[in-house]
Amino acid sequence: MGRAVNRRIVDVRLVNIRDFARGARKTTDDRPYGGGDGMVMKPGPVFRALKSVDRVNGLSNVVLLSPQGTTFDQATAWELSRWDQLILVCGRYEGVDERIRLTSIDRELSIGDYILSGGELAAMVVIEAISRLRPGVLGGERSNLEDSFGDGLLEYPQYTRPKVFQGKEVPSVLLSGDHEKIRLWRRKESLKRTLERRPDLLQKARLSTEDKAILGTLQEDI
Ligand code: 4HQ
Repeated sequence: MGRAVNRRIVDVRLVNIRDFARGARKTTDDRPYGGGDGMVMKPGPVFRALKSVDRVNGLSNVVLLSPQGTTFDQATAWELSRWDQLILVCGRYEGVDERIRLTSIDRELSIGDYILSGGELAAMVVIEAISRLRPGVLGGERSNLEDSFGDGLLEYPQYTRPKVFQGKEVPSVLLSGDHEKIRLWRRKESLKRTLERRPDLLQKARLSTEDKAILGTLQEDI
């Protein structure tokens, strides 16, 4: 993300909701109507904070980070990477007043089924996942398609020097110089890992005829 910011690929700005709170206390939270534990973010400060942001006409999207959102995944990252401006709303406490959702939010995203103290780390996860998809942000010339999840499969095992480490050898095929054999081995390992660890991903994965044939042999082995 730092590289992306330095190279002007993305611009990250922080708006502190508390700066839009009123009164001597500058309170951003209040007790929930109907009673119950915890506090709720007052709608006024959030609304005014949002109003203060200069909008990029028609190419701006307001996202609320919350455990009630749809799960953020690589497809969502690609989708969001096409907007010119994202306004990520991070709540604290038990969440924001429902009327913020109703008046000001385009979509609600969760980074996973666990509870954070605030949406800020979730927003940073979203920013990092999206930044690296903007053209020109990768270190090398490696395309994002080659990447993990580019085709919806888990990555094959990676090895570098030395040839033997803690008694474990690098698979001989990787030293063979036979590029077609290496490609096939890697594809099989990707499919094997996905089948073993994340069979749910195979549904959405982009599989070729060759992939389906390899999967067939893997399922025979079980
Ligand atoms: N939050 N994915 C904000 C999360 C969360 C998540 C907890 C967000 C509390 C107020 N956000 N509230 N998981 O746990 O995005």
